[in-house]
Amino acid sequence: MRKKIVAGNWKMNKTADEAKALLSEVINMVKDEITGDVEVVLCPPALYLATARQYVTDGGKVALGAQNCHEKVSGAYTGEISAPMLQSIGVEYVILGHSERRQYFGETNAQLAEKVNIALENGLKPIFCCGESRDLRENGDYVAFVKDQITESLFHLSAESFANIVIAYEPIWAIGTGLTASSAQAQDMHFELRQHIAGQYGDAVAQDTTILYGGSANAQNAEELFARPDVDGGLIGGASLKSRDFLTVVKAAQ
Ligand code: 3PY
Repeated sequence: MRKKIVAGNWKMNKTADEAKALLSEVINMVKDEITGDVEVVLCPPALYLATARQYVTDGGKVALGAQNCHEKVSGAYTGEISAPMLQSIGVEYVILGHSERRQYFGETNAQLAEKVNIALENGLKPIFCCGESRDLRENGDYVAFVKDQITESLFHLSAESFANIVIAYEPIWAIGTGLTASSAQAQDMHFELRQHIAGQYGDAVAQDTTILYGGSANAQNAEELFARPDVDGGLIGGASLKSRDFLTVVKAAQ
């Protein structure tokens, strides 16, 4: 179901004590200050998810997400974490296909299709990331490129399964660069992606799909981004590491 979501992608940041402090600050602030209909998803490093579970109460506004999972359920994959493991400690979401994983760990659309399957089979909701490079934005058919990422990793799913997918459009040129897509650029792409989903699954499914914007979304620009009709919230990097900034972003979505 389409809903407002703000997810914090902590990436590889915070020691254990810092993580505990940030978790309790954010969870208390959400409890005290967020009255509207927005789901907050916290995605700390996997190492802290079990601890984070103790801070998150069932039925509250905060859910937990992992930053990745392996495409197999178990086995000899040293250092990896599986979807059933995440599910077994109460994780609800998993970020898949972040551009940093595609770039530094060589994740492909085909491999991501397998990760999506295993996540769904184990009750996790994928936050599926897509987005184009700066070179493609300036010189190529970047809309077709992003649509292809979605086609190749998601369009094998039934409409029923697709209903559990959250899309996060994250232009690579806006990640860690301080550049942000303008709200008009974000809206244009989100609209295109919704049309693309409608072409595969029909308009009702497309209108029900949550599409987040990511890529240097922060306390300053969130309100303008989230005001656009096809932007349903954000996947937040740097600004999710400071509780007050993150709360400002969450408030902008409610
Ligand atoms: C960013 O905000 O830069 C991100 O990569 C969020 O995932």
